[in-house]
Amino acid sequence: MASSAMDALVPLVTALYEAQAFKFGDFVLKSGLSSPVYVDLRGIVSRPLLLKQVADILFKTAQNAGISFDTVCGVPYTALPLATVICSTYQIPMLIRRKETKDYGTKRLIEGTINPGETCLIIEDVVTSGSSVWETVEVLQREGLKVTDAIVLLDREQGGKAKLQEQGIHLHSVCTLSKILEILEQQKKINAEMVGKVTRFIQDNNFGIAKQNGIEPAKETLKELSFGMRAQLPGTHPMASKLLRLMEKKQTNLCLSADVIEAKELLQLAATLGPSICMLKTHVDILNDFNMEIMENLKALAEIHEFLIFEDRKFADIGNTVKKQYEGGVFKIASWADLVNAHVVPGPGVVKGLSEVGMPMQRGCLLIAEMSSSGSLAMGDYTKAAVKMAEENSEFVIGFISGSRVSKKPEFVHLTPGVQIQAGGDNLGQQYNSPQEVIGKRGSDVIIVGRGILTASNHLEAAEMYRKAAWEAYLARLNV
Ligand code: S5P
Repeated sequence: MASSAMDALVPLVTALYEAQAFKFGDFVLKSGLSSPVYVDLRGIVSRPLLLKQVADILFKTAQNAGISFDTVCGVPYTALPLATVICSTYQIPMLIRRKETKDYGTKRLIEGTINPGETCLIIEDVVTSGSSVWETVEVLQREGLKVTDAIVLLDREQGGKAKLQEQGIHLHSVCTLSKILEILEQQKKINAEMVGKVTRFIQDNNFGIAKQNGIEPAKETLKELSFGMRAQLPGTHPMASKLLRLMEKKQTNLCLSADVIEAKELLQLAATLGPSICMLKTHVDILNDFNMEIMENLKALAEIHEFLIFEDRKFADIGNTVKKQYEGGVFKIASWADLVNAHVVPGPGVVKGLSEVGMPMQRGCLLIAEMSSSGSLAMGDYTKAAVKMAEENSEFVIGFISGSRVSKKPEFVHLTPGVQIQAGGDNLGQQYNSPQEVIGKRGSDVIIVGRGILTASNHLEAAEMYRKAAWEAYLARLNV
C-alpha cells in the first residue's frame, strides 16, 4: 500500500481501536475455534462520526476501483447502516436483504425496487471466508441483478477474497488484518508477540482457495472440504464442530440407529459399538423399560467412546408444545440428547420453540428435509423450505436428515437414513441405498444404519463393515 493511503488509514484504525472494534486476547469464536483476535464493528452505530468516516472510505474505495453500479446492498446486519449512510449521502438507491423472510405477506427476500439487469454493489464490514457476502450475492442474483463487486472494510485474509473471486466477485478491501496489526504495533497498542500470534492464526486458518506460496491448490479440494476443515469454519455450529471433529478423529461417519426395545440391549450396543460410531440415534419411546438412569449410563458411554446422542423424536407441533415435549415429560430429552430433529411442516415456530430449550444447553437440531420412505411428501419446494429454515435458524440448526446433500453450505451436516449394503427395502415403505451411493454420489456426510447392523449375527463386525464403507466413500470424495 502506498504510504499516503496508509497514512489515511491510520486515524481510522485508531478510532476503530478506541471504539473497541478490535480485541486481542483469547476468544472462543462461534465455531468453537479459539482466536487471538476478535473484530466486531457493531458498536460503530453508536458513534455517528465514525460511522460516516467508515461509510465514506468504503464509497471512495469503490470509486477508486472505478466500479459502476446502480444500487447498493449491505450484508446484514452490521453493514446495513453503512450502506444506508452511503446511499443517503451519495443519493444512490438502496436494497435491503432480509435475513429472515417474513412469515406473512409478500415473502420478499429483498426490499427496495429491483430492476433486473441492473448492477448492485455489495457493502460488508468484515470478510473471513466470504460466505456471508456470497449468501447476499446469491439472493440478489436470483432476483436478476448483476453483482460483480463487493467493498469490505476489513479483509481478515483467511481466504475469502480468493473464494469470492472464484465465484466471479471482486472483493475490494479498505484494509487487511495484517495492515491493522502493523498500525497498532507502530502505535504500541499491541506487542510483537501478539502480532506473531495473530499472523500465525491467520495462516493456520485459511478457509478459502487462496493461492498459497504461489501454488494454486487443486480445484476439487477447494469444493470438498474435509470434516476437520468444516469443523473450523467460522459459521459452523459448536455442536456440528464437535461432531465433525470426532468424525475426523475416530475416522467414522456412521450413526447407529439403536432401535431396540430393552435398555440393557441399548447400553450393550453403545458399549460395544461406541468406538466405531460418531453418533448413536435413539427412539426412547420404543423402550419398554425407560428410566432416567439408563440415559445417565448412555451419557457416560458417550463420554468414554466419544459419540453424540441423537434422539430421533421428529418434533412436529407448534413451538409451545414442542418446547414442553423436549424439556419435560417422562423422557426429559433435552437433558441427555445432544441432538434432536424436527419436521418443518409447522413452520419456523417449531425450531424457535425447541431452541428456547436447546440453545441455553448448547444442543443442536437437525431438520428433516427429505425422508427415505416411499411416497414421502418431503421433496421439491418442501425440501427447499427446510433448507431455508435451517439457514435462518443456524444458531440452533446444524444440518439435515435427507437422502442427499440439500445445502451447499459446508457448515451444515447431512445425515442419511435408509442405508444398507444391499439395495432394497422393507415391507413398510423403507427404501435402502448403499453407503457408497449415499456418501460418494449423493454427497451426504453421515449414514444412519439400523437393521443393517442390528439383524447381523455379529454387531461389531457389521458396524465395522458399514463404518469402513462410509469412510472410504468419504475419502474417495475428497480425492476426486
Ligand atoms: O426418512 C427417514 C428418517 C429417519 S430418522 N427414514 C428413516 O428410516 N429414519 C429413521 O432411521 C427410522 O426411524 C429408523 O430409526 C432409522 C432407519 O432404520 P433401518 O433399520 O431401516 O436402518
